[in-house]
Amino acid sequence: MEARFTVVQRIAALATAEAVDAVLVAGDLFDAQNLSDRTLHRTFQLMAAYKGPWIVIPGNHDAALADSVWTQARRLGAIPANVHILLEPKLAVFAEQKIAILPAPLTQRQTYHDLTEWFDGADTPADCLRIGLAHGSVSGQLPESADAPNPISPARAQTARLDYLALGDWHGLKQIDERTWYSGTPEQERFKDNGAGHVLLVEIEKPSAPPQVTPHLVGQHQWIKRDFTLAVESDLANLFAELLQLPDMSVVDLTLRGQITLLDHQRLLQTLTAVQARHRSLQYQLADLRLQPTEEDIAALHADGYVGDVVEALRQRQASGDDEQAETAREALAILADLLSQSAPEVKA
Ligand SMILES: [Mn+2]
Repeated sequence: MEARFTVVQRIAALATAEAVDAVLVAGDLFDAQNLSDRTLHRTFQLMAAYKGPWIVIPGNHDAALADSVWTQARRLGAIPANVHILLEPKLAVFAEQKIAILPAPLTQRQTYHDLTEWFDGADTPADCLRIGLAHGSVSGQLPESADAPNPISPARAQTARLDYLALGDWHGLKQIDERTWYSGTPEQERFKDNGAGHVLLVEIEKPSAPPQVTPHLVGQHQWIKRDFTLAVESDLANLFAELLQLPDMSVVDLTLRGQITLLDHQRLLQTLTAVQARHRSLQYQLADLRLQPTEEDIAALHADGYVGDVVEALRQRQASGDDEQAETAREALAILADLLSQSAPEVKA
């Protein structure tokens, strides 16, 4: 939640540094209707750091209902003069910037007709860029968009002769055509490898010129899910190298499979602890990683007396011709070695 605020700060800083004409927010600035006054104040205060216009439409999560997060913000006097909330599907001309915005705000959570239809017949000043702003699913272009509510025609930019169509709702970064993009959510919050965490810098020289679109990473936390199988010795070194390359402050979910020696298992845990400290979160699952003690591992356990006899018996059974017996013995040995290593700190390499 904190990162969702600080990303607004970074967007304002980037917009200022790039001296952009405007920042467009294509819906779901807020993800709920009943937010604290503090949350509203804080969001708009952070937005105020960029002096140019913010042009915002409501999405499905912050739809312009009769009583909404927008009426609440207005009551609070929280909305700065440079933040323009377009609550109605009416042309908004920003003469100084020479941009004409055609907005398709959601006034309810779900609609089943295309709210961008009116763009096609709308007149805009000839010297202004003609820009659509909408929130929903481009029909047939997104996974599971077949019967999705809030449909948007995939041909809208063309039929409405738009210079650019800025879309929201899809959390990933996605280009639909030359003039139509989803920027995705600026702060990633799911394990989905779809390019979330960016804003798009859109440069259009003049009306009808092709847009230059450059994604800028503004998200603080990347969400990274990895599945590794350790089979041969070099796999562990490769895993460590890959872990060290992950961007700092990521949210990491790691699953390890395969087999590992006792000594390497201890190196692995040490490394994971160190890597964990560099990230917002690192979770790992080792349930499918089988401990496979080597001769050296077992010697290092210094098992003597009865336990030493058991270790020796299991090793002999492991070397027996019977596959099933050998497998059982190997697993028993791994469990025993693990228990012994936990109670013998001097084994740690
Ligand atoms: Mn949405």
